Amino acid sequence: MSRRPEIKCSKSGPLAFALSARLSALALLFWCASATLAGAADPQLSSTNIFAPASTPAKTIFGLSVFVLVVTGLIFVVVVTLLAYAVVKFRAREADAAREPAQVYGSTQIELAWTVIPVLIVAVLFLATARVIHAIQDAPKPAAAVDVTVIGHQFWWEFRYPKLGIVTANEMHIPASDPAHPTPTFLKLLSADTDHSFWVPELAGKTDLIPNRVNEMWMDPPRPGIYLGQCAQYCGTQHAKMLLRVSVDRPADFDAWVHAQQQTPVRDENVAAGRRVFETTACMNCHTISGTAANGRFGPDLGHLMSRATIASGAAANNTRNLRLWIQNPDAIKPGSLMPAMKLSDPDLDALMAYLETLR
Ligand code: HEC
Ligand SMILES: [Cu+2]
Repeated sequence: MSRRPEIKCSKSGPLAFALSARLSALALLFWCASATLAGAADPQLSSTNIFAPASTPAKTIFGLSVFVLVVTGLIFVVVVTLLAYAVVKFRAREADAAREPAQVYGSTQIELAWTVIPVLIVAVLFLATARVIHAIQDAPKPAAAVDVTVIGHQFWWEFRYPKLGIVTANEMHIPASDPAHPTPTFLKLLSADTDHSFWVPELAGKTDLIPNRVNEMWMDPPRPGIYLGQCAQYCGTQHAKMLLRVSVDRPADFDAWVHAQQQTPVRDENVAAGRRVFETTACMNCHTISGTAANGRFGPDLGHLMSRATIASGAAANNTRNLRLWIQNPDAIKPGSLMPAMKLSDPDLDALMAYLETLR
């Protein structure tokens, strides 16, 4: 039986189209990858740059991804070269019109090669990955490590420091870790409602927060600064505004922050009216302020609200205007947020604002 018709068909129509579509998709992918890599050269470009790791787990994962990218890039080049060679070399020619192409019925050598080589490649990638997983997941925890329990809520982050007696929200402070005397931070990740994912690309890999389960991760950034991240698992309407800020502090600054957070807010009698508003409306059912009757846990702890640069999980800067707007109508800043609009009268709101601004 002649194979001519099949070969003819492969030259035209849908197959050729599919091939060219696939090649342009690959070209686009390569363009994106090279644009991203070019961006990586400039660390100022983005503070969530996955190509600028700044802590051991992130560096280890980055090393593995470059290795995988190089291996798969080489495979890509080899396959495309062989493909181009075959397309050109074995194209249909006028002179061949009357002849059948050479009939090849299998080759043990080729079959062995394309079975054994991929198996070896997969084995190498598997071992490299397993090594990185082991290095990160089974890392020993030094006695000087800082413990933080992270609880994901729709749509904000709770940070509890069990050994230090601190509870805060959305902006996590950790000490910079000197490689000579490491003080890494170990996180326990929990969820109060649905699945979330803790991702600060420069510091560590992405780890999910799952109800009824405890996940763990750690980080040891040596360089102080603000590192940004984001909830990386769709968790509801305001998932996109569930941002993360990690402040890596010089050890002395971290100690000062810890000391300040451990203080009970001063009871300022000038703002007693505002405190009364807080303690007699629903605020106290959802928020905690130590030294008052408010011990709700549905929303962020407000005991040191003014020590934070942002409110509503990084959705807005923490200033008088935004805070007022937030309390009157949280949806104006974060549509779908789980804090109700409190609809206070202007005098009550003024008094409440004066009180909140004393919570340093
Ligand atoms: C039904 C529970 C509930 C009530 C009542 C409530 N809140 Fe909230 N509040 C929340 C939740 C939940 C958030 C977090 C929203 C988010 O970021 O998505 C929040 C966030 C806040 C924030 C921002 C904190 C931060 O660091 O991001 C402030 C300030 C605040 N509430 C003040 C108040 C005040 C003042 C009242 C009373 C007038 C009040 N809340 C009443 C649930 C509540
Ligand atoms: Cu989330």
